[in-house]
Amino acid sequence: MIIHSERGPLAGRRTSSAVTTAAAASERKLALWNIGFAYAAFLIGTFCGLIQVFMRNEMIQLPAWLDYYQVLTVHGVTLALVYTTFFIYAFLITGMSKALGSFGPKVARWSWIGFFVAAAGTVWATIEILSGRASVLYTFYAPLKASGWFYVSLALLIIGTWIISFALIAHYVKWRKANPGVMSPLFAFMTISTLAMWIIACLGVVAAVVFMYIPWAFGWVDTINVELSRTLFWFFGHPLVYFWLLPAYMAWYLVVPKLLGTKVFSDSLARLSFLLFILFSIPVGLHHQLTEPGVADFWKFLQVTLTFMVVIPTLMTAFSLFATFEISGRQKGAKGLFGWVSKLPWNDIRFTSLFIAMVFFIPGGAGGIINTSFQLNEMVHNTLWVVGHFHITVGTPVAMTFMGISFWLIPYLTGRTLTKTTKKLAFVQIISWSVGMLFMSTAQHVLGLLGAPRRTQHSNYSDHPTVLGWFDGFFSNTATLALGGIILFFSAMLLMVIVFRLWLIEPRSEKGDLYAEFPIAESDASATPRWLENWWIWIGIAVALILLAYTFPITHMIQDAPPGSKGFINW
Ligand code: HAS
Repeated sequence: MIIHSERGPLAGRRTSSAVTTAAAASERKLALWNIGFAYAAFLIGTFCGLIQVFMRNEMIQLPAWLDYYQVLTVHGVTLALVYTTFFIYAFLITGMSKALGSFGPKVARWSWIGFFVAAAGTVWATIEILSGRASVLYTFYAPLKASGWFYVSLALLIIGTWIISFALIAHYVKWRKANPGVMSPLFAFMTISTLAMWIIACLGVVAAVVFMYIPWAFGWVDTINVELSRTLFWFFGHPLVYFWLLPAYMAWYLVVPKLLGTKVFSDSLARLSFLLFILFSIPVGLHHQLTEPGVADFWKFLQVTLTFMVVIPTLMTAFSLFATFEISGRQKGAKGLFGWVSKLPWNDIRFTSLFIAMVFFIPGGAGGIINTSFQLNEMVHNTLWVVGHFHITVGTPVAMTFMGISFWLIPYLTGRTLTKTTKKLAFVQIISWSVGMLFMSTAQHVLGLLGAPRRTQHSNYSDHPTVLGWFDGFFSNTATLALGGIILFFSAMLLMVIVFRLWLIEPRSEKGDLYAEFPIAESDASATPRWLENWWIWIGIAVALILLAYTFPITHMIQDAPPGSKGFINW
C-alpha cells in the first residue's frame, strides 16, 4: 500500500541534509517574495475597487489625470491576474518542496528567474496603465488599443510564469525518474495538472499578443482581426479561471481532510477530477462570445456542451468533500443525517475560511451554468450580472481560500505563530468579507438582470423612467453595492494587518504548533490506476478536443477574415 503523506516515499533521500536545508531556505524565501508581491497587488487592487464602487454610485469625482477605466483596469489586473498568480506560485513552490523534497540548485535558480521576469512584467504593465496608456481593462479587447509596451509587459508576465512552471515540472520529472513505478504524491500530481493546463492555455494569448496586438500597437500593421484576437484571448481566458480555482481545490482536497483528522476520500477520484479539467477547461472559450457574430451556431453549441462537461469535476469535488465531512463526523461519533455538521472544527479559522469559500461556490457555480446556457446568456451577457458572477467565484471561493491558506502558510514560512488575537482578527476578516460580498455581488446580480451594463462607469440612460426604477429596491441599488464595497475594503485592510503581523510581529512558533504547519492529508494511492499518471494520454486527448473545437472556427476567421479594425483610444 502506498500512502502519500507530507512527503513522497523517497523524497529528499538522495540529497545531503546540508543541501536540503539550504535549498529549503531558498524556497521559503522565494515563496515569501511571491506572497509579498501578491499582497502588494492586493492592496492596490482593493483600493481601486473602493474607488470604483463610489464612482458607480456617483459619490466621488476623480481628478482630471485619473479616469474610471484606468482604475478599473488596475483593479482587474492587480487582483484577477497578479494577486492570484503570485499567490498560486507561492503555494505551489512550498507544496512541491514539501511533497517531493527540496529543489536542486537548477530548479531553484530558474524559479527565481521566472519570479523576477513575471514581477518585472507586472510592474511595467502597472506603470503603463497608471500613466494612462493602457485603459483597456484586464481582457484588453481589441479594437481598444494600448501602447505596444503594455502588450510586451504582459508577454513578460506570461513568460515568467512559464519559466517557474517548467522549473516545477523539472523538479517533478526528476522525482519520477528517481522513483520509477511510484505514483507521485497527490499535491505534486495536482500541481502538474494545473501547470499543464496553464501552459497549453497560454498558447492562445501568447499567439494573440505576439502576432496580433504587438505588431498592431507598434504600427507595423494598420488593422487587427477583432474576432480572432478575442477568440485567442478566450482560448486562454476560460482556463485562466480554472488556473485560479485548481489551487483552491488542492487546498479543499488536501488541507481540509487533514484539518478534520482524516484522509483524502479517494485518491483516484481526486486525480481524475484534475485530469478532467485539463480536458474540458480549454475547448470552451466561445461561451464568452455567444453574442458575437462570425462563428457558426454549431461551434458555439459544441463548446457550450463541452462547458457542461467541465461541471462534472466540480460535482465530483463537491461529492468528495461532503463524503469527507461525513466520514470525519461519524468517526467523531456523529449520528443522524446531518449530525456531522456539529462535529466540524468551526473554531479553526483554517477550516472555517475554506468552508465559507466552498459555500459561496454553490451560487457562484450555478451562475456559471446560467451564463453558459445559450439563451440565458442573451439576458446576462455584458451586464453587471457577470461582474456579480466573478466576484462570487474568483472573488470569494478562490480569494477566501487563499486568505485561509495565508493564515498558516505565512507562519509556516516565517516560523511565527497565529496567536489568539490574530485568530480573532482573522474571523472578523473572513466574516466581513462574506457580508461585504453578499451585499455587493447580490446587488450586481440584480442590477445586471434589470439591465445595468458592465465595463461601463454608470448609466441611467439619460434618466429614462424605467431605468431610474432599477435603483429603487434594496438590492437593486448602487448604494447597496457601495456599502458592500466599503465593507470589503475594511476587510481587505484587516487582512493586510493580519499578513503584516504574521510576517513580522507574531511570536516565534514552537515545535508542534499546528498553525505553523503545512497541513497535507494522507492519500491512499494503492488502488489508483497507473494510467491516471500517463500524461501523454491526457494531454493527447486535450489536444484532440482543442483541435475539434477550434480548428474550423479559427480557420474560418482567418480565411474569411472581416476587414480589420484600426485601433481606438477613447480615454
Ligand atoms: Fe465563470 C464569465 C461560465 C466558473 C470566473 N467567469 C466569467 C468571468 C469570470 C469568471 C472572471 O458560460 C468574466 C470574464 C469577463 O471578464 O468577461 N463559469 C462558467 C461555468 C463555470 C464557471 C459554467 N467562472 C467560474 C469560476 C471562476 C469564473 C470557478 C473563477 C474562479 N463564466 C461562465 C460564462 C461566462 C463566465 C459563460 C461568460 C459570461 C458572458 O456572457 O460574458 C463552472 O465551472 C461552474 C461549475 C459549478 C457548478 C455549480 C454547482 C456547484 C456546486 C458546489 C461546488 C462546491 C464545492 C465545494 C466543490 C456546477 C454543487 C464543496 C461544497 C461545500 C458547500 C462544502
